[in-house]
Amino acid sequence: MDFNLTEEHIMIRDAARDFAQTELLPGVIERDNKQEFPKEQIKKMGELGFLGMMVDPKYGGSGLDTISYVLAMEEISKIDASASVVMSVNNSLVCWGLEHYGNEEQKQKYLTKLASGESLGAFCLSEPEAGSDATSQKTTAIEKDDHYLLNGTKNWITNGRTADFYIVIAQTHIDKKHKGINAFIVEKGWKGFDVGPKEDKLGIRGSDTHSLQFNDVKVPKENRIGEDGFGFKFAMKSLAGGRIGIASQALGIASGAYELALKYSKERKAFGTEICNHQAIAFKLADMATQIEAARHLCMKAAWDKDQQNDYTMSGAMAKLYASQVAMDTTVEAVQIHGGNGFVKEYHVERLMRDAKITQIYEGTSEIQKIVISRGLIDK
Ligand code: COS
Repeated sequence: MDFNLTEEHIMIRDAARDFAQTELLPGVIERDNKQEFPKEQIKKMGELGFLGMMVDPKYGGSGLDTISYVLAMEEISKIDASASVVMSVNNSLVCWGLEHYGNEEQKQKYLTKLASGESLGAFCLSEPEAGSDATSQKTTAIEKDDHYLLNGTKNWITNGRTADFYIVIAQTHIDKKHKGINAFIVEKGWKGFDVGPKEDKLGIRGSDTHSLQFNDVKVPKENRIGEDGFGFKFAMKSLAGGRIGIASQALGIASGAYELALKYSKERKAFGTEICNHQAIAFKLADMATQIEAARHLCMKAAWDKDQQNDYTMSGAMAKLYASQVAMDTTVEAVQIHGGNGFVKEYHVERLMRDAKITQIYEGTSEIQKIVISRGLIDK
């Protein structure tokens, strides 16, 4: 067992850290206030290779491993979780699925643009009545001649307006239940495809979350991903890796808040000394650092499993379950350590606390992660 990072890993982590400090930190509070998508910053992230990190360079990606992805996700999330969710969705839910299950034409046409950052992707599974219960898809894609007719509504879609290409999960053979579900690549601007208003959210307010409507959208048959009926498995497999991305996002939110709290506690004085010298604060810092380290190990273990081609469904779910709880607990304590200043936007920790909550909800709630983990344990 070797806990050392390679030189390449350190280089990637430092590049992501520099980018976050120089490009994301300025304006992060304003973007959160205005719910403004970090458009220019995401463009630069694409140019630097952060949007297709694990994709083979022959399809426009950076050809890196999942450990590198976790390291970069942590650094970006420390500063701007609205930018890191865009990165996570594009890498794990869009590029990964296309690279592993798309055919050569789909890869040439879509993946090369998505991995290089020229285009942005969205993953559309959730519906008004199908969030955790993902098999209950009401969106239909019915076969007609050389195409499918897509009808339905998708909810809470990250990159909802900004994406160029959307992976849409829909029911084709209603009688076959989850075995009749398919995944399709849908392009922005196709007739009958409308984007609803932007959601006004508690956290990750810079990210672009919308509902989508499909009214008789003609999807060419060649845009179905994989064999007929593969859509539900495709979604589950994509989410298994997506959860490593969100676990690293949670880790970054937690470590970002902890670093701010540590710094503040060494500067702020009360009762004649820096507040870190009071045991009440020092013990909070000790708990935060310990939990963050444990969350980091779980994220790294899941990433390592994926890189070794081990099954990572359970380790990814464990990483997300634990890291998202640590993100919540740590950010609440970071606000507490900052006292009155913690409640004020310019100190950043209140935003991180609001951003933390979604990591316990999206890409499978904490309760869903417990279903995945317990089934994994029992089925072993
Ligand atoms: N990898 C591959 N296949 C998987 C899988 C995985 N990780 N998880 C489930 N499957 C397969 C099962 O093997 C089963 O296939 P067969 O019928 O061929 O055996 C099929 O998918 C259905 O699985 P299951 O019977 O376990 O479905 P359930 O309805 O019980 O639901 C959970 C399983 C709860 C795990 C699933 O619905 C889930 O993950 N829900 C949360 C979805 C989510 O994350 N939503 C957020 C939206 S994205 S922001």
